[in-house]
Amino acid sequence: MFETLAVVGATGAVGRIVLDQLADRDFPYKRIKLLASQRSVGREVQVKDQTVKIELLAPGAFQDVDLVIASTPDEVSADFAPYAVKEGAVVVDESGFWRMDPTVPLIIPEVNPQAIAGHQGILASPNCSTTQMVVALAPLHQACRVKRVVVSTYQATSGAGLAGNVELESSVRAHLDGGANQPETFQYPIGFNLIPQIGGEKHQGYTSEEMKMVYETRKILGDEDIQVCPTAVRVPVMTGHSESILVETEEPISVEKAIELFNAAPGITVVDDLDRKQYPMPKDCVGKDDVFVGRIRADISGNGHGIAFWCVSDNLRKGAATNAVQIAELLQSSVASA
Ligand code: 11C
Repeated sequence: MFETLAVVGATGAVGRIVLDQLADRDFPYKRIKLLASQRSVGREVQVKDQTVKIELLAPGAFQDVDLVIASTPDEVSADFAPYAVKEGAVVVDESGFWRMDPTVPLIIPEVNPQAIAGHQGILASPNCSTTQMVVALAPLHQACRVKRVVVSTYQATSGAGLAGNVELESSVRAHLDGGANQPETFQYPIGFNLIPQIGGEKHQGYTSEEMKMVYETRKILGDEDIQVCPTAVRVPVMTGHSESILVETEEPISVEKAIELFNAAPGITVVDDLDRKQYPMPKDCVGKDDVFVGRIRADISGNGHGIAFWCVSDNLRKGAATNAVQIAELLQSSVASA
């Protein structure tokens, strides 16, 4: 068992859910430490039946820690993860900083649990929009080999943290009151609007968020030939990312086959009955850990090698906190069986 657990970033949008998930899933530990920047030091946080004071994230803080779950900005993770590992801890990191490092496994436990073997102290959890897409692609890839994916995302404001949700609320209110508020978190007012930019320009007109979906998908599925063409869009929804996905496969694939594969895959719930108006929507997926798929149909522009579908997941849970806690559970079981 990992005796001492540290949660870094426990007061953020994802960190709070990490603490809930550790409790709900009964993750075993003897002692828990909460670490954050100077601003939060001394704040008290309720963890199960204990009140825990936040301590400073600084060299030396991991001397007595076995396992870390961290949700911090990239630059914070870049700074602390190396000294945490030097001090003897294993780090499950939710930031984007380490994901594409060849020495760092990038894990979705339902998809590539084997990749934890031989880790060197840091394990990364993917970007939320990548995670839900790859959970859905994995069974199709295994059976029919995915060659190409065209995906458009409809990403919730909580992807930008608590500040994103605050800004959605103030932007909606300002719009209804006939005024305008100055956006700070997003590039433009998000109330009654869509913003087709998440992240900065990264590669040939694609944003950093979009290129994460390209690079991380290949790494997790272990196939550098998969072609992904993403468009990432911020929408005025607080929680739950949605994606419209078109997949082209090497082997022919029917709708029936795709539904059978989705139904048999771990972590996927199929909600698909257009006649009865049944399909996944963010409002129904909030607070759930699965990836939901629906609107599953043949690619009518193709030649029997394509499937189109709609995919929704709670970006703060499977997209972040739940996946990280599941990685910690994988580590836990590999330690227990060693
Ligand atoms: C968003 N996907 O919705 C981003 C948030 O690399 O973990 C997560 C960024 C990351 O804005």
